[in-house]
Amino acid sequence: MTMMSVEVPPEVRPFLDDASASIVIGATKTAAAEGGEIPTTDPATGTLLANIAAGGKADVDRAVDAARKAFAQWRRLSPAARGRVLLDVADAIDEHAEELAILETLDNGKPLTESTYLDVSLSAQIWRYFGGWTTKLGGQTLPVSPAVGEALVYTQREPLGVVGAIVPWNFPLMIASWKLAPALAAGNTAVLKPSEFTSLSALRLTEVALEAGLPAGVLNVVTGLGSDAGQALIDHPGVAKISFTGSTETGRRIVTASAGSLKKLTLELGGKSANIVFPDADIEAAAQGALNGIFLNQGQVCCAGSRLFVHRDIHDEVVAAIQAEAETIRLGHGLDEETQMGPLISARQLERVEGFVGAGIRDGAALVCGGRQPAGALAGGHFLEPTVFTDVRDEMSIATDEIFGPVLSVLKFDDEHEAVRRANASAYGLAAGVWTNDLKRAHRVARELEAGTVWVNMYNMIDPAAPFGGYKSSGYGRDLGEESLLGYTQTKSVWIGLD
Ligand code: TXE
Repeated sequence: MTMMSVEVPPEVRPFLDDASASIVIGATKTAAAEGGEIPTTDPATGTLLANIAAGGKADVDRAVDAARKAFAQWRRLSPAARGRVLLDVADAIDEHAEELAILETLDNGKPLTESTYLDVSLSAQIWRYFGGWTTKLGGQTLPVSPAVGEALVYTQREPLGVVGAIVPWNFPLMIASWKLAPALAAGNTAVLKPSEFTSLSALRLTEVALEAGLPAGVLNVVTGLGSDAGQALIDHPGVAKISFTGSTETGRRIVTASAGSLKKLTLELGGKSANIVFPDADIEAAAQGALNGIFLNQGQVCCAGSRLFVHRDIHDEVVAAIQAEAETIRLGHGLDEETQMGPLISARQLERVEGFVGAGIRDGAALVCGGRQPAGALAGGHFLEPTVFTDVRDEMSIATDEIFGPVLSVLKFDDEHEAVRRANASAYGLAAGVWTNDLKRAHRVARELEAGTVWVNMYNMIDPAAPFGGYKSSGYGRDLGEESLLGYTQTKSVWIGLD
């Protein structure tokens, strides 16, 4: 068996060699207080990329302390000056785009085109979008009617304090950006806890941001395990808000931990999003949308269109189009230009996804393609072939559980009402897709779907201006858009007696 070997590009080598000092407190990079390290590997080859610091409570204490000190000045900076810093960070991300994209691909496995045109490009846009908001975050004057005398009442939006951002491994740079940029724009300071699987791009972002003029202490990073660094952050009394994206299980733990201190929370958790193809849709576009909806980022996308509902009349045609394309998707190392799909993040994740594939087969679903690990040169990585199941019933685990891998479950339906009812019969409600050329149906179904985002004749679209988050067990609060910015503020009503 020939194993794949990939040269680490020279532009990221110095950073990787230095990664063990990966805790950033103020403007200083340091090792973990207790000295531990965690290996971070290339998921396509299993090769060690770097050892990152295994931060713990002492490191979180120092980071929160630095963030609290920086908060006093950062919140008082004029909105224009604060905005300028964020715009400079956005420009710096663009200037370092190539390097950041390589790091993201090495660490996460996704194809370089995805890291470049999605993760890094969108991260810069997010910092720029929120940089523009600092000068627009105003309050209101309110028409009050006091029982006695007269009063002028106005509101102002104030920052919360120190925000703890805990992010996952599927879009490390982008999700860090969509939590940090609005938090900082509103005048908060932050402690970031990246995933132990993918800390590299967030660390490089922090260095780049400091070089671009972000004042020391405004953004601190503590790498480490969720159970150590993450838990210390959610337990810390000096943290005003936790903004989290990750598993539902960890989300629940955060809710419990916040009960004592009543920390504010934004939680973006799992999903099992329905993508519905009506018989009046453009079939080719719908098949493409279904493929993009499930195979982007190897299916490790919280809003992945993992339940594909297809009308009975067009079912076979849609499945044939999806199968034909899925079987040609080229798996490989993300730095290889020919690669269309990379590996899963870890052996554990691959095992979990394979467990679902096995359950689907045992439950009687029909495996149309994929379901296996590729042999040959790819055997050293956590690869899984693009997988499609048909004849899926609503109660099967491949139709109810978040798989977080390249596994599509196709379900047949007969009418619109039934499709909506079954799409909504999920504990989750993160996103949904609708494919139709009937204008009335598009709006009607979009209105009825219980999901934080509905895409019509498109899928997996994200924009800094559009709020993103879940209904039901997919969480609460929103990332992105004005709404996320407001989530990093608290409102003060000021009463001025005029008599
Ligand atoms: O998630 P975790 P995992 C889902 C997906 C995946 C499953 C498990 O189905 O298969 O979750 O992934 C930090 N206190 N999603 O185990 O653990 C952790 O270090 C504080 C969906 O990797 O939730 C990381 O930084 N923090 C999802 C972050 O939480 C803790 C994205 C997310 O990891 C912690 C990722 C603790 N006690 C996984 N324990 C999505 N919706 O996008 C862990 N963490």
